[in-house]
Amino acid sequence: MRILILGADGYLGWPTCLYFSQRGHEVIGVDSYFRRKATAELDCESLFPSPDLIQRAKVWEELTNKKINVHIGDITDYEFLISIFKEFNPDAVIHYAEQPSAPYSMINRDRAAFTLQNNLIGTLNTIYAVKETNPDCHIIKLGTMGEYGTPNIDIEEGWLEIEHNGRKDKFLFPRQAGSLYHTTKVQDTDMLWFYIRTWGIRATDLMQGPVYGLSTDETDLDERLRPFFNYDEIFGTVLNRFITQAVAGYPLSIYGNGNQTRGFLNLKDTMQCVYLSAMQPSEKGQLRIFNQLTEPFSVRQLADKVKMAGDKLGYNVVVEHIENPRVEQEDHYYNVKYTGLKQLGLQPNYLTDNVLENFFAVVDKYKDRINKDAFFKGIKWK
Ligand code: USQ
Repeated sequence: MRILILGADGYLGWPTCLYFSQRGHEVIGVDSYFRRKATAELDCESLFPSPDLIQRAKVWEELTNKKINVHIGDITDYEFLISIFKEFNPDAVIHYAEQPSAPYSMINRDRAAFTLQNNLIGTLNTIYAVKETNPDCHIIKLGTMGEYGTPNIDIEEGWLEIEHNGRKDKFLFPRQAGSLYHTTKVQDTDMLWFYIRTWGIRATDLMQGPVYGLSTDETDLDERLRPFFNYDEIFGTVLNRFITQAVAGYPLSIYGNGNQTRGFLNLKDTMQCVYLSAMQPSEKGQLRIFNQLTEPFSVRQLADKVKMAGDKLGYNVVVEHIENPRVEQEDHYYNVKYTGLKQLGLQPNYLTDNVLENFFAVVDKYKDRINKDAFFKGIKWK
């Protein structure tokens, strides 16, 4: 297949390029370098030095003889994006090119406006480019479990049948996001659904939970192929932060009482989920939604796991509860359906002791590069 990956330089985008390329697909990767610029500006760069996308694609080609085509540019520039669609004519487009951080979107008005503009116009442009060049092209869009929030009912896989005054209909599951970033993802889903109803295009929206991990089989081939790994307050997801904090001898930062529960998954499973979705596309006129997670944990359970694994390895891990900078429910009901991706063939990589130990070992190799100032930036929701 011809696969266009938007956001190809990112934490998920780069390993996805390698995953598809390794399996014989033709890959074109596009990125604006937003993450590189933002992390440099905010003093929270990746744990590993990452060669730029062009250099990484060269390393990959030297090692495997497989070519990844790379274009640097911004998908909110429609002329740029449509020229790529016209030249490449993808069978599927994987859209990761969003500002992905909840805290970033809450820093101030300007960052909020950037998040809205980048995420919504990027998605709109992708939909238009598909419609104008090849309406059969399958849009695979990264959504987030955070679109649902933490309702006091079971979370279904995207849709909910409602009976009201004796009549029934099926709707997008009610959403109540917990940050401006998460809200843009809700808006993306609504926009996709509108254009699917109107133009009969096809899409899969993957409602993903927080991802952890720093390697896949492909990135392990060479250090220079590692994805970005952020552990800072802005771009680092919680488990990646906890492991790095433990290695640095910094207290694990549980926000509030730590009962807040999310559905987590290993980076390797993101690869599988996106790949399975591409190989088994949705129907024309269908908005297919999967909940993309493999195991729910509370933040406190994660901290306990990290402490246990870290102490065993001799790190003497300290756990701290700090005042929650976010506005979120800490004690809440959480029961999510996530069977769709398993039905497509997902084989989960669970968070075992062995996975945690390997995680510690890789982060420890880069211990001297950990910037402790990045752990706490003081961003508050209000
Ligand atoms: N948390 C802590 N301590 C920390 C960092 C986070 O207790 O040091 C807590 C947060 O309060 C939250 C939970 O851990 O309750 C998850 O936080 P996170 O920073 O790992 O994840 P989040 O901000 O929700 O965003 C991440 C990704 C985002 C993706 C989302 C999936 O950055 O792109 O959409 O995970 S989900 O959380 O399901 O919405």
